Amino acid sequence: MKLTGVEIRTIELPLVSPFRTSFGTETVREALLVRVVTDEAEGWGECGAGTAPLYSSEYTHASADVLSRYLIPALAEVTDLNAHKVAPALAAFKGHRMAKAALETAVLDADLRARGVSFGHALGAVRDTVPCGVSVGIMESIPALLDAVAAYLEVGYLRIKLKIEPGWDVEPVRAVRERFGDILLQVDANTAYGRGDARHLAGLDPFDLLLVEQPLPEDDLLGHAELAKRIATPICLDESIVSARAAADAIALGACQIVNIKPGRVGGYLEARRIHDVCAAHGVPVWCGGMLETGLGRAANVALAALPGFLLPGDTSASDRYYRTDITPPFRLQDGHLAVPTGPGLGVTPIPDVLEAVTVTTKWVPVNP
Ligand code: OSB
Ligand code: MG
Repeated sequence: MKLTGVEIRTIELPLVSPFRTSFGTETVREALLVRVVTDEAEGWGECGAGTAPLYSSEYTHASADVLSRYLIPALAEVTDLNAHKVAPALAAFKGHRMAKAALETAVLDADLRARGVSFGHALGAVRDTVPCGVSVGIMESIPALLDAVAAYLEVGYLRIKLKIEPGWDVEPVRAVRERFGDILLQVDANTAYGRGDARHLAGLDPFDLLLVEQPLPEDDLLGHAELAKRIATPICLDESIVSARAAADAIALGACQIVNIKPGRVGGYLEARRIHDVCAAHGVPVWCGGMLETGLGRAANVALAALPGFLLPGDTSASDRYYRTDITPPFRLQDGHLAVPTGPGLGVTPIPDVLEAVTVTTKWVPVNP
């Protein structure tokens, strides 16, 4: 393929309800979409970065800047472009994995659309549908939390994840366990605890959680390894796993027993698949995380979640858990599952009118011949 240019688009989509985590409250998803135009086909990619650098160091304006200033010009130098050439072409630029992932995803989508191959088929999917969980934000009260969880279970979600932080951990977990019994339940701390909190986190042990996600800071693998010896709940890493090598290191150190794979966080779907392979080789289960994606990002995540090592339900929720109107035809939950798209590439494209209505800015970065 030959690259013609790349469009960088910022959109703002209101969330159906505010989503509170230990690092802040989101009411609107500000997201960056990348559209690559080549001589053979167009392709789309969604950037996972949020409005502010609170989950990781990346944020939408920085991603847009590094894409137009450095990443797209570097990609313009590549001849016979395909997705496997993207990461090597961008490797000199440190970090910015979510921006790199968006660009690689768009190139992969264009490549697959040109060849009539679906994302799932290209990545190695072995299932037509994937089991879905839902991530439940920190609420103002336990009754409000119980109502939210009841509604999600009612529509069929197969696993509940509670966001926790100091002051909102053991009690909400106890309340959900007591009210709903033997459901699949896990928690996510988004780095809100410290090395001194092992005894406190052991307070979660009686509740038979599937896992506790990222209790300690991103760069504290050793702290997680120490914590793993002192609590019974399995540790799952999210923020810490930025590459296949980081996954291999975390496993070797005993820092985690389970891995959350988010393609944006690790630089794209090709690296995400390598992490899946590393974890499978070590018998470590993985599941697909989420960054409040629109239908574009969700399509690719659902395809990834259909790989054989994805042994736990993912944060791949239906469109209506996030948005009143998604930018693609909505993903709908059926018996707690989402269908893996089968069309070429991502299998979905944005609905033009909806996309225009939520667009804040577009920038066309031409690639000179
Ligand atoms: O840590 O998994 C996380 C959302 C934004 C940033 C980080 C996280 C999350 C979620 C929601 O938990 C997952 C989703 O449903 O997209
Ligand atoms: Mg997480």
